[in-house]
Amino acid sequence: MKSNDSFNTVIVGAGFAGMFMLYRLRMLGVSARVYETGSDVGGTWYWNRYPGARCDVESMQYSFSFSEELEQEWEWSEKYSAQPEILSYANHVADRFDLRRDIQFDTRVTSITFDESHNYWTIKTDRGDQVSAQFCVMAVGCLSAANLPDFEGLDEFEGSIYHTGEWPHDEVDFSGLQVGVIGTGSSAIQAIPVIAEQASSLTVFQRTPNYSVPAHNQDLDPDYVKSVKSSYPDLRAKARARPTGFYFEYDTSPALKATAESREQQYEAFWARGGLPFLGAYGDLLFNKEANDTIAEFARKKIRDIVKDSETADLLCPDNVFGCKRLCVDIDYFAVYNQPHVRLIDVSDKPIERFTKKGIIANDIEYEFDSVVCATGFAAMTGSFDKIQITGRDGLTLKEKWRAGPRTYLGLASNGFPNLFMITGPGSPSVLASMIQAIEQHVDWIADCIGHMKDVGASTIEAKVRDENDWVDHVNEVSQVSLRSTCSSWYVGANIPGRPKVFMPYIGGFPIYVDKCNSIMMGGYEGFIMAGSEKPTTPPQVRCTERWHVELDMEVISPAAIAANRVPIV
Ligand code: N01
Repeated sequence: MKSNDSFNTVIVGAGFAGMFMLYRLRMLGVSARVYETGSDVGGTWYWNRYPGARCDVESMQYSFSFSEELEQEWEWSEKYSAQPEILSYANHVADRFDLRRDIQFDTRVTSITFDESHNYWTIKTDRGDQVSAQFCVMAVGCLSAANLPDFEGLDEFEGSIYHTGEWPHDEVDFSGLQVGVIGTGSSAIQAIPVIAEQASSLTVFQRTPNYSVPAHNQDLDPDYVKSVKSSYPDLRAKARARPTGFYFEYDTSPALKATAESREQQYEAFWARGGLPFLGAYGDLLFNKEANDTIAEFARKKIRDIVKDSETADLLCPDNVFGCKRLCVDIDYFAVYNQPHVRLIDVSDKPIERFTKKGIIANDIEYEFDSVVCATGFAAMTGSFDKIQITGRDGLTLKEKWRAGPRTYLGLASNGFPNLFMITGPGSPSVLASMIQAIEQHVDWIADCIGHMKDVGASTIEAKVRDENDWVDHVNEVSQVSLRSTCSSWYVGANIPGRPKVFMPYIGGFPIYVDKCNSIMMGGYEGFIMAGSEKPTTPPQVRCTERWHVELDMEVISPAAIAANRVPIV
């Protein structure tokens, strides 16, 4: 399909972010077109179909909150939903709100160029479309650009190669096959136990061991579901007041003040609950290395308890800061190494040498495979932006501007790129919050902004350089408070050679961030230049953002609490 249409807004991506943005823009009565590379909605959950893929935030919270009817009618079956169920949910949302008629699938946006003389964006696609729009919203996802390392000899391999983040849509059957898996991050840790059930042999290449906490996944108890549904607004409000944007019980007292015995009991109790909330056992775990050592040692002991072969157990034990890399949540991961057909190959000292026709050479040994699964992660946070030629004022490309690391105001906009918004962009809580909540908050803010500009006839909005610089400095400064900034992770772009090392998400906590966004909006979009307005003094009308007026739990997120290192951020 070719077109020369013009829209109020073009949205790039039809995951949860793009779908909800479209819904909100329709409410405003403005025209919008969504372009999506995939053949259907779902984003991350459309692409990540690898065996074992599931969510690590509880289903009752990993869902949209904007529609009470949607909340009430959708039934989650498990505590942590598996990918097929989340994708069904995305499809249900698309059907229920009739979203597909404004989404063009199988279409990759290739370039987005700002026309300074007319103040509009020209959007081109790989299908030959060229359309214009006053606004562009980048709903491209934080973990959507797959990273396939440049392994020598990859093309020579005669077996099948898969990447977890670009999994085929037809069923992949590993029955009776010799399978290799590269990587031991969240994707691998979920996939390995499931692949091991089918494969005749499974060889895992590990560069860095990872901490992982059992999910203790289970079918949802209908009474629990009923009780959540009867008070959903309360749960959502409590979630929004948490640094993570999702609710769980945690203890803000310092680990180092507890006796060794009571710490052990506390860790056992949180381990028994499982999942990411394990990090909520104490308030100082991500701020004080000595405190962190106690939880790290507990987790290593658990690995040694589970894995029978002591050499393998040693290899699986990380020695870095617990929770510094994104914590993994698993179902029977470590126990898989007790199975005779599963082996672990350490490639920490000497990288994988090359692929051959038959397999992989590592540590001077050739391992033969029918299939290799690369669970090698993503060019996080900025990778999906890099794939599109985005050119703003004075011919400056976003890639060039972000050469030394992303620069945004609030993770929503970037100077030099007027009327271009980002949903969960770098510099916002994004991946450190519950993603759907973070998405909803951004979409509501952007919708209110576009609505206000329509009300006052403004032509452009652009982040001011000074405020953007201040925000970038603040994002960096806050990250230094946390132990999270101390290791090589995808949070800092360190998983891919050559990328700048900058802590990309905003770690100051979801409620503080939301409060900041609200006050900027209510102050008439402070830190932005809004041009062309016919009624510059008109106060912004709050249409969508109303529901984000969070009650700040100052005991947890006040500067005093932060100074006392008592903010469990997951
Ligand atoms: O990617 P990763 P992921 N040779 O970057 C290794 C979310 N997610 O797809 O650690 C050998 O974490 C690399 O080694 P190292 C979640 O936020 C969520 O697993 O860089 N190995 C690492 O072990 C998660 O954090 C869920 O030394 C190489 C692995 O590949 C994020 O997505 C599920 C290598 C990559 O791990 C990314 O997770 C899945 C090389 N050349 C994902 N290059 C949920 O549960 C890379 N590696 C919701």
